[in-house]
Amino acid sequence: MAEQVQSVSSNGAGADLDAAETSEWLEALDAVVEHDGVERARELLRRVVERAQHAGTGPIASLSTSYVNTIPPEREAKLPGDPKIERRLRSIIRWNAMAMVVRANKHSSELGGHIASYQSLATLYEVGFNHFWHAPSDEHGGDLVYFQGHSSPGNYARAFLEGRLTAEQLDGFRQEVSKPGGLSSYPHPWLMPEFWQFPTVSLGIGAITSIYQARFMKYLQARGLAQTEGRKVWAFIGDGEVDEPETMGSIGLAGRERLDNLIWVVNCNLQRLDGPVRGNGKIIQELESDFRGAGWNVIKVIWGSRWDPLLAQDTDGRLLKVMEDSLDGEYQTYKSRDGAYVREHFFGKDPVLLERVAHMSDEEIWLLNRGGLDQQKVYAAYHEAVRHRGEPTVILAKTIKGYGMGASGEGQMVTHQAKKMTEEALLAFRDRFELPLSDEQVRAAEYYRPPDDSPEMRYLRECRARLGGSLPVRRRTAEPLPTPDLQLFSSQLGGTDDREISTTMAFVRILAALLRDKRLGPHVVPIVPDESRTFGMEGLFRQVGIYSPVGQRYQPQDSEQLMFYKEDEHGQILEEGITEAGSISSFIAAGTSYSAHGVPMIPFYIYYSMFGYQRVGDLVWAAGDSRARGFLLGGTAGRTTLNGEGLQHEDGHSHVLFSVVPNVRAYDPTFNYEVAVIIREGLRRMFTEQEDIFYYLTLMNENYRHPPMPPDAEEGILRGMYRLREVDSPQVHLLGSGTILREVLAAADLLASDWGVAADVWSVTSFTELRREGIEVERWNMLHPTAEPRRAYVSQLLSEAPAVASTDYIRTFADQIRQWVPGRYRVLGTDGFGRSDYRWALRRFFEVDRHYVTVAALRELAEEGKVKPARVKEAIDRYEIDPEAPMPTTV
Ligand SMILES: Cc1ncc(C[n+]2csc(CCOP(=O)(O)OP(=O)(O)O)c2C)c(N)n1
Ligand SMILES: [Mg+2]
Repeated sequence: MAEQVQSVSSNGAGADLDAAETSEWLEALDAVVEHDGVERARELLRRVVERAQHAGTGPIASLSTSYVNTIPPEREAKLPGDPKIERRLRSIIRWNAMAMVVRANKHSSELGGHIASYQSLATLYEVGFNHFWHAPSDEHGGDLVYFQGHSSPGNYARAFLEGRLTAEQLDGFRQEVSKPGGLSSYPHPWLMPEFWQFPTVSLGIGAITSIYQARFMKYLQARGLAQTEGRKVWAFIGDGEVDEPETMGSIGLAGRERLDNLIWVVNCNLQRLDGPVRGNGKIIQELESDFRGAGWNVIKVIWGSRWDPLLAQDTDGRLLKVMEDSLDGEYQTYKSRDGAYVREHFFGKDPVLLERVAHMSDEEIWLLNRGGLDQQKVYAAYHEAVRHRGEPTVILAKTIKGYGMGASGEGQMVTHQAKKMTEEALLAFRDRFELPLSDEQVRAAEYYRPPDDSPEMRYLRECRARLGGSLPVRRRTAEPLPTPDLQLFSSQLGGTDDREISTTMAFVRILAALLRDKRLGPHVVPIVPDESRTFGMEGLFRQVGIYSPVGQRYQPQDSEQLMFYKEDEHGQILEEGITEAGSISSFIAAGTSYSAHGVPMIPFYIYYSMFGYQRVGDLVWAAGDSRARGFLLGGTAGRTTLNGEGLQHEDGHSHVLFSVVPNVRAYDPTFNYEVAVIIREGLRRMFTEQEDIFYYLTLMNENYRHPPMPPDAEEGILRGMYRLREVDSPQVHLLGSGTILREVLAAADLLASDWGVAADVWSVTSFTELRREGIEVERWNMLHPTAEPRRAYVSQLLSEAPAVASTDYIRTFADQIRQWVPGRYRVLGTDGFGRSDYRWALRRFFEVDRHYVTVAALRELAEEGKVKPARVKEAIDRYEIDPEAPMPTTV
């Protein structure tokens, strides 16, 4: 085995053709390094590689370096303070973090929790807490740390030592309902709004949102809205988590925009849930080239200090070669065994190495530590990362999953889900980390907190005092913004006469008016994923500029035109390019700016509605958890309104998807004044009253005339429904939303002219809001059986006459209000895959047009015996409807 290994060059390129020539080149290089230093060597190599590439060699230099620490021992910044006390503190926190999970699962494993991940992370967190992470204070705006979601016990255990949480609260881990002050499973600002800042546990979400947070901080600084310089964004990411497209998908943006306020720490414990991350390869090497290729500063922290002497002796590269040849699957196994195993299976790969470690005991070999678990190595990496300029930094730290758990988990395949520890493992944990606990206390998994005046506690307090206080900590409000007068949008209120416009155009004008407003304008953040022209927003490019950290270094092709493509260092628009995930991450950064930066920002993120929720639903959920405030605008919405784009584009369900997010207020307006009223109310509730909600509005691209706003319509628009057309004693109520409301209006005309039926018409701006209110009323009535029952808003508005609703969404959307409609209720909708044709053809195909609404209304009347069935048949014939046509969902 060893011989075979030696004949292969260390980069795996194959046998050497001319060994003498190779050593000549290498000796020449050694001489340059020795006499002129590494900088000169680097320059020479750069020139040589350049020349070779001109000669046609193709790419040569690998983006990854040897499998050793990036920072050599002689360049390491030394850990200040008291390393021994830090180790003791860390050991205590490790213990408490483990104990809270063990205690929560003592009676049953129903509650769950994770031990192994935090045990691999503890050093990486604690060095940050003791030396680097600033809390917000008068001197510092505060660093923003995205903690790894399922390592939350580590955060709670530290907060316990700091006196922020009580033992009772730790015992309430994952019991937020039954125990007052109970702790949420993972970081959830919704559940612990003064503690957690960033939801991270849906893997990949912390990663992408941290990038856009760092970017947004540069944007705030460039626009002069906040002083964010000197503040850092830190994100902790699992090595398994890097497989999520959200994790790696935007690292190019961070490199391109030189986000040197961003530091990622990838905890390379080599395992995910089921098994090794890259059993047959090396995750650290793979990530190094990915990140370096994307323009990041990469710091590898692989080996702990105890390896330093062995590496210093390794002048022939034999140790390095074995290190490089060993696979992650093997490294995991080594740490699940013992020193003798490591001697035999790692050092034993090369007999010369076996000799070299012959003087070491198995115990000493076992203690050879990994970089990410060595506070000195971690300190040196962080020290360099915070000083690095011009690039984001990623620290690739090698650790051990389940470190310290011994037979109950260390390096074991099943460690991720371990929530219990055997008694022996608990005792061994106590011994290994030298905790002053009796056997009894260990068996009971008692929490431990040293006396307040102990050196440990004093040290802990001093470190945090120096850094401004405790972390994480979340601010709930900021200075409120004034609510604009509705008249700011006066151009949308008085009707358009003969002019035909779309609600998208109405929105763009509303946005333009807001941007011009002196007080609110600077707070507005337009966000677009490469669809500005689709929505007719390109005028804004010139007006407020597209944010670019480097301005515009080229002359744009359309520079001669009035509204040219303008990139600007102080630009206001976030033109994200084609990334819905990135755009919503910007929405979250802007929408939580009131909390993270104390500066309320008003994001308007407009996108193709089909690609919005559908692509990034998990991030929308995270926006809700984050208590983000702002407006999401689903443009070109409606299954028959975006008519030529077909199956993948036509949205008939985004409203149903948004109805599941508890703090979203979703509307499907038809007319420009409805859009204006809803946006103004959103501004009031979110930015003046500071409610933690956000808005979803669908906007359409169909042009039509808009009537003036009816008097007294505002309340109904906001509550979800108002009467648009009144008739004396309506025999039928017709309900509609979005563009299909216009078909409903036409149906009312047909019912009157062709069938002598009187129908009033209701604009339902939000079936979802109506349902929300109905549910609340119903619940109140159930719980107050002896009180006078309340009536849902829908029940108050409609009589017992039958009602018919038609929308451009699947039936589930309008069906939401069924139980509060006093009479019969028939719902039409666009269930099925979309397809392309003229709007009228699609509306007929999906059976939501004026003729179908008319037939549906007649049918309801027939059910009540008020119209003869033959009249319904007559209508079907008159409107040339084929009663045998298949359901649109099946074709
Ligand atoms: C999107 C998503 N998918 C799956 C999970 C379930 N899950 C939680 S942790 C985990 C393994 C994580 O491995 P890694 O990222 O390496 O973190 P480690 O615990 O090893 O530090 C999985 C699959 C999740 N939380 N989110
Ligand atoms: Mg892992």
